[in-house]
Amino acid sequence: MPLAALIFDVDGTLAETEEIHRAAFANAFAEAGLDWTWDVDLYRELLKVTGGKERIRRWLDMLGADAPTLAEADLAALHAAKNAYYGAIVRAGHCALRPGVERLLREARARGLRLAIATTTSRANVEALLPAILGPDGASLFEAAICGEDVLAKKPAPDAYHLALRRLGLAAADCLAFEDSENGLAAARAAGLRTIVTPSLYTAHETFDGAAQVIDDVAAFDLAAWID
Ligand code: XBP
Ligand code: MG
Repeated sequence: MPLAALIFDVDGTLAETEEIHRAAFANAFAEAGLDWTWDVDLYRELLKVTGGKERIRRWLDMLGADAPTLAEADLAALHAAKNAYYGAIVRAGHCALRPGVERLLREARARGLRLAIATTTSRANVEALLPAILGPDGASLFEAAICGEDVLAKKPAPDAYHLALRRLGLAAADCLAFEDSENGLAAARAAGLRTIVTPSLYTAHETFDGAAQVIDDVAAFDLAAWID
């Protein structure tokens, strides 16, 4: 089947961002006077819930009776503070692309393929990350970027992929998705997309049944074999 476009997840797929998200959550919690510590094991558990705001809600559920009362506006402010920290950290240059990503993006464009993003993270985070990891033309490589705010249901729901396909004006069969997590794979597959999985720091233990390929990173991905 000929390929017309590649659609990329962001967190864990383009770059290992989750330790930056975790540090940003820690900064926001400390600033708000909240004595919460999300260590690596707890964060791995919490990552089953996609979306930072949804993740904080899940944590409040876990705290049960010990949870402070947090109005919806407080939750939104806490999440906005976390994303401000995230943006500052990536703009300071503390994030790099995963191996092979830049080569694949530029090779795909050179071969006439179109690129899009389907992510659950906030648009501000994508706008901070792309120039930081890809340089000034980073964002313009992608024709469409579907972010957390753009959909009603985040991954594993297929909404972000459905919207990306609609923006591209393409059918699922014309595209290939790149993901790093079970949630992302489920979202892409539910939209009918063949999916390449590159497990990341926080998803290496997951299972990826139904993936078209599972590879360490896209440095091992042979684009020519998919389009020729
Ligand atoms: C990643 C996420 C994101 C980030 C946080 O999932 O779940 O929510 O952790 O971003 P995926 P926000 O890689 O499947 O998109 O705090 O902006 O929601
Ligand atoms: Mg991901």
